[in-house]
Amino acid sequence: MIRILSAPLPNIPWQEKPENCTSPVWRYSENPIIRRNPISGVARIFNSAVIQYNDEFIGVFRGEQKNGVPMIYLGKSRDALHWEFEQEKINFTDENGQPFMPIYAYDPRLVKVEDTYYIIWCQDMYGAAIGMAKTRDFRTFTRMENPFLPYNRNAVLFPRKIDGKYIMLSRPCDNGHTAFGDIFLSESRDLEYWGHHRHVMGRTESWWESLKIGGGAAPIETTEGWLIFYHGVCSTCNGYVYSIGAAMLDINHPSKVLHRCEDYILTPEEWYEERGFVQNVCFPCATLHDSETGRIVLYYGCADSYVSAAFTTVQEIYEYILAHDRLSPADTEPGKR
Ligand code: BMA
Repeated sequence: MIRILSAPLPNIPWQEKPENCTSPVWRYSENPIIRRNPISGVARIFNSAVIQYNDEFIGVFRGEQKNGVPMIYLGKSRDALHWEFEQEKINFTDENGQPFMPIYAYDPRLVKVEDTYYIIWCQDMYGAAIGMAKTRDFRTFTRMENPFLPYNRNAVLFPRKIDGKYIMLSRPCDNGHTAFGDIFLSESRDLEYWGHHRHVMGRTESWWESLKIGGGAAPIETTEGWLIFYHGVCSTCNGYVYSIGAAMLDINHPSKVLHRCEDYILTPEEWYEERGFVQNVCFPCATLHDSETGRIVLYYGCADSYVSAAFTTVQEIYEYILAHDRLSPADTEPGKR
């Protein structure tokens, strides 16, 4: 038995696995949960992150404005499936409370460490780079120093410190539609100065993740290590295809991969994943999970047009990873050269 080691979440949304489902992850029957034109002036919401907040749920959403520029919007929900959005994008400020907006902001992640919520996203810093802000009340959002140099995307903070240090995954890249990329890890004592960079895992011989990979949802702490859901990309004659993979990282040294699923766990199959602004994209950014039941809800962007939810349990996904476990030397080495 594997167990999740975080607080219980009794109001987690849930649907039982359909009897004819052969996959370890099953889609919510009412997908997509966020459809086009969700806010005045916003054409599409996708690649977004949610979290429990008090007795309800809150989220940071990538909203593609009608001028095409992405920004981050706040949403609230009682059941984590039906969302209401603020009409104005999140108003980021600097440490003195003065307005400090990114030029653009996309693919936000939302992670609580101790008593603070952190939003991590991709923004311009003379090229694609990681932006970061913190909030305690979801009313004021204070920008922090950008953690890494350009070019970088898909930064994901761990939900607790390890050995006194914050841990962040990221994916160095280029300024375009990057045709390469592995997941790396960096450490910080103060969320400002980052170092001790390590390689975590790379592309593989599995064709679905042979071009590049990148961090997805914040890692889930379990009795068997950190469970991660990430995206893997392959290149076809009709463009990139984004699928979702799963792996387990060592609990104390998470640059070491313990188990890695050779097969994807979710790939574009439904109309809302195959067809949209960018076809064939399943892009995970968050989970909700309940330690009592082991239930996990995975939130993922679809075709750069929608948000969807899918379900699994920690036992089911762990057994699937073990049954399809395939590690390469680059996964198990300490990641320092
Ligand atoms: C990546 C990111 C994602 C997007 C994906 C597919 O490079 O920009 O936001 O979902 O491309 O377009």
